[in-house]
Amino acid sequence: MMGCEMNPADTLLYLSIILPVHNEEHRLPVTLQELEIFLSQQNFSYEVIIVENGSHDRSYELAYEFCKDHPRFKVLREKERGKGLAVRTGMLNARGQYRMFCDVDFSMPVGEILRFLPPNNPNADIVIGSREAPGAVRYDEPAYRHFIGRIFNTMVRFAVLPALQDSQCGFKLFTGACADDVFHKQTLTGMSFDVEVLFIARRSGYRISEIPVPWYFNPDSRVRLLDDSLRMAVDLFVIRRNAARGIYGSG
Ligand SMILES: Nc1nc2c(ncn2[C@@H]2O[C@H](COP(=O)(O)OP(=O)(O)O)[C@@H](O)[C@H]2O)c(=O)[nH]1
Ligand SMILES: [Mg+2]
Repeated sequence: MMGCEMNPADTLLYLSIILPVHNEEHRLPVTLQELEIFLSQQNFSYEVIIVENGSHDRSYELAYEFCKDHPRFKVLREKERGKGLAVRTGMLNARGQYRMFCDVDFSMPVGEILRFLPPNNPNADIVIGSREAPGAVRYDEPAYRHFIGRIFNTMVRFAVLPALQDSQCGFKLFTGACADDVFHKQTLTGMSFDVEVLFIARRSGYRISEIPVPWYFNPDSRVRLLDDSLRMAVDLFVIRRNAARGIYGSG
């Protein structure tokens, strides 16, 4: 943004929302409705990109039907499973000046999206929702889930991202230029893609703001606790190895 006198409606496309979708036939229709109502009340232009992959249910068909009646919404599809793959596809196909990915369950209330956008967080290239920053509240999360999350975060901080308190919250906003740059360099396609993308961003000198969000635990999860946790731990070493091999460029 070039200053507060600029009217977001003047720009070509202000905000892109990317929704990664895997077996979401129950939650998706409600979320699309809510998102449409919220976005249509704003004074800026927007697009919503739904990226479905690997579902065994009617997620894609439901998304397709919704998009037919809502021209600002579109749906893309990838063959392989993986949240990281879906988010990358969405980010690189988006045209917004700001691009944000959001979990379909909207465990953070949809209205919070505005807190990620200017004039908040001046100077940030990336704004990430955090369940650990001062002021954040976690509702209904079982202690064991929080505990597993904190173990992972300790590993993340130790291995790749010092001082970052929550890399895994499903709500993150990037400026368009930053998204084009970092998502091109992303290699991981699973659940730990956030860590890699933030690692690449930091190395490249982008500024990351962590903002506290109210977050409601949803027991209906696509995360396979054991499989995905192990994979995510291994991925931290993959990131370090990639960095050592120069795969993310110098920096
Ligand atoms: N496209 C795509 N999205 C996925 C995949 N796995 C998870 N997601 C999406 O990632 C988001 C977060 O998943 P969720 O089950 O809420 O994770 P949790 O909150 O960590 O338990 C949801 O929008 C899921 O549909 C995947 O393989 N492909
Ligand atoms: Mg969730």
